[in-house]
Amino acid sequence: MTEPVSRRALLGTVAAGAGGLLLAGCDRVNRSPAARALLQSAEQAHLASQRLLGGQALAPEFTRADLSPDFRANGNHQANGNPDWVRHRESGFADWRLRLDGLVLRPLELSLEALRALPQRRQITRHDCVEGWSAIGEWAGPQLGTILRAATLLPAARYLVFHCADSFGPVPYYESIDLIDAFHPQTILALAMNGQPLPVRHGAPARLRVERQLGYKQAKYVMRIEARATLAGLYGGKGGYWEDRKDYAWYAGI
Ligand SMILES: Nc1nc2c(c(=O)[nH]1)N[C@H]1C(S)=C(S)[C@@H](COP(=O)(O)O)O[C@H]1N2
Ligand SMILES: [Mo]
Repeated sequence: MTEPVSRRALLGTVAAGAGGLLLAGCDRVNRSPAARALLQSAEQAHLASQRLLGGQALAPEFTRADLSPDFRANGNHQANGNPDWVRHRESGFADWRLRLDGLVLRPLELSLEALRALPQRRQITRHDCVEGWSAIGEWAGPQLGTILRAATLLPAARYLVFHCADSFGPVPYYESIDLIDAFHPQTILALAMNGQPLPVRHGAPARLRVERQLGYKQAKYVMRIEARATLAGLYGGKGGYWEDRKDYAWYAGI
């Protein structure tokens, strides 16, 4: 882990504090105003329970027999408003580079070849969209943690922002996650789906899979990953396109 010691210690303290509270027993938890406040929203409950499990609880994984025959595409089906992305698609993404910058010691520009040369994690997971559909797909690509370790986060980094090539009208799609999800073993930059290079409609050439959260967090057409201290000051300030636009939860735990 390249997470600075101070941050790991801090996260540990937070988890231990919440743990003490929640492990006090369900009845007492329900009666305690502090606990009720903590559990008030589903967002906080998910965050608390996943963080209680050390932040590393795994989303369920499935087998090839479970793959959905028709995995729907949602949102943008290509980043057609973006001339850079169109040019890259036309040349098979040969000159495409993923940028990793912001609060890192060594900013990186990684080609698809470089990303494919890293150890790949393969996982068959269920995608849940808030619009009420789910699909099971197989994803493969390097763990985000591997890439972050290569760049080395600076101590002030607390969020990873995924800047996408597509937009809705003039407003670019973007998403963000915290460091616990960033270093979670199932958080990958997917380059392949169901054994094939990531199809255009599913976010070619690279998309985020952050498996314990809902569909809109799974940023497609990722062009740049930015390490930041805060989400304030970025677009609407809520950490994602739908969060800004429709007040969707930033932590979209399943
Ligand atoms: N860049 C980008 N990422 C995106 C979207 C989008 O429109 N643009 N839609 C989101 C939503 S709401 C869902 S459900 C999933 C859909 O992924 P899929 O097209 O692979 O099914 O991508 C998410 N990530
Ligand atoms: Mo979605």
